This record gives sequence, C-alpha cells and structure tokens, in this order.
Amino acid sequence: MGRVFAIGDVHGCLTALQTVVKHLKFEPDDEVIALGDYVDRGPDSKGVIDLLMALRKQTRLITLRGNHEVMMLISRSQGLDYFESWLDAGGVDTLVSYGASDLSEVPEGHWQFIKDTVPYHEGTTHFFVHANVRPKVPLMEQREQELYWERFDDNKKPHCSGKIMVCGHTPQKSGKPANRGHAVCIDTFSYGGGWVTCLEVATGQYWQGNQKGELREGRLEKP
Ligand SMILES: [Mn+2]
Repeated sequence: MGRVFAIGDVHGCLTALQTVVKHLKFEPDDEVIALGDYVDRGPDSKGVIDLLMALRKQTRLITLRGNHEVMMLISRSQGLDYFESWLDAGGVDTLVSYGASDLSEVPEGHWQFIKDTVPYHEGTTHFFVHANVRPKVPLMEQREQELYWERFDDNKKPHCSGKIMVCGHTPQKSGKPANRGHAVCIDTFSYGGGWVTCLEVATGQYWQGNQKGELREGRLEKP
C-alpha cells in the first residue's frame, strides 16, 4: 500500500500547488485526495486543473467537489443572475485564467474534470469531504448543504462512523491546519497570502507551498 495524502483548497494558486507536488513526488500507488475548490479567486484556475489532470496519470488521485465547482457548474446551466453571483465569488478570476469572457470558452475536458468530482471519499480510518458533515448521518446520506457549504467552526461532535474527518473550505488564517482530534481542516487560505496544504493522513505530517514558491513542513498539533 502507498501513502495517503489530502490536499486542501487550492483556489487557482498554481504556484503553491506546484511547489508541494514537486517536493512530494507522488508514487503510482499513493492515494491523493484533493478536497475541492480548485477554481476561483487565485490567478490560475485553468493551470490548476491542467496540473491535476496530469497528476491523475501519475498517482491515484481522487478529486472531491467543492462549493466553487458547484457554483461553476450551476453557472453554466442556469441564467445570467447566477453567473453574475459566481463572478462575484471569484469566478471572474477563473474566466480570466482561460482568457475567456463566458463559460462556453472553457474546454470540454475541463468541464468533464469538474463534472467527475465526487461528494466524499471514505477510507479505513478517515473520511474526506470538502466542507463538513452532519455527525449523526451516514456519509452516503449527507446533504449537499453540509458537504459543500457548512463551515468547520460549526462541527462540534465526532461523526457516527467513528472515523476522522479531513476537510477544507473554512480558511485557517493562521496558515496552520486545525486539529480537533475527530476532525481536521486543512484549508490554509492559499488565495489570501496563505498556503496550499498537503497532509499525510497516517503520520499527521504536512507540507505547504505558497504563491512565492516557498515550501515548509509541519505536523498536526495535538487537539
Ligand atoms: Mn469551499
């Protein structure tokens, strides 16, 4: 068995993601779970999706869906009102990265990547979601509201599976992952001058890259 890693919110921060990926050199039997929010706000959402598509050929990459992928998908299928609210939520930076003025210019392969994202991933000791879960509800019955939108601050109780939750979505402005024992949040505010975090789940060791190309390492603090 390979190692298991989780990658937190990237938000178009290609340099930060590249810095971590180059350092870690994932092997073919590693499992790498990306927690969603690849697009919006940062400068190169297109480049981030290109990199993840390339990574899929090198390792066992699992791509979760974040609320920003949800917004982008809805913007494509619904009217102008929704499109404009997505632009305000950072979608404008995504369009610029494609050199596009509307979503019809995003290539089909990238739409397929976004459509193929999954709501959660369950491992033997941990499960992975973008945002959060309802503690008493089995994973396969979770609602989109919690999976994609609910903030980490609201999560008080362990999940009924007994497994540890690994999530993103709620920026940890300290730049360090938050550890509650039964739940870990690794969104470390990449687009706001923070870091893209990659956590090795079994050891609690993590590596972080930022938009200046800097790399640093740490270990989850005790809850
Ligand atoms: Mn999010």
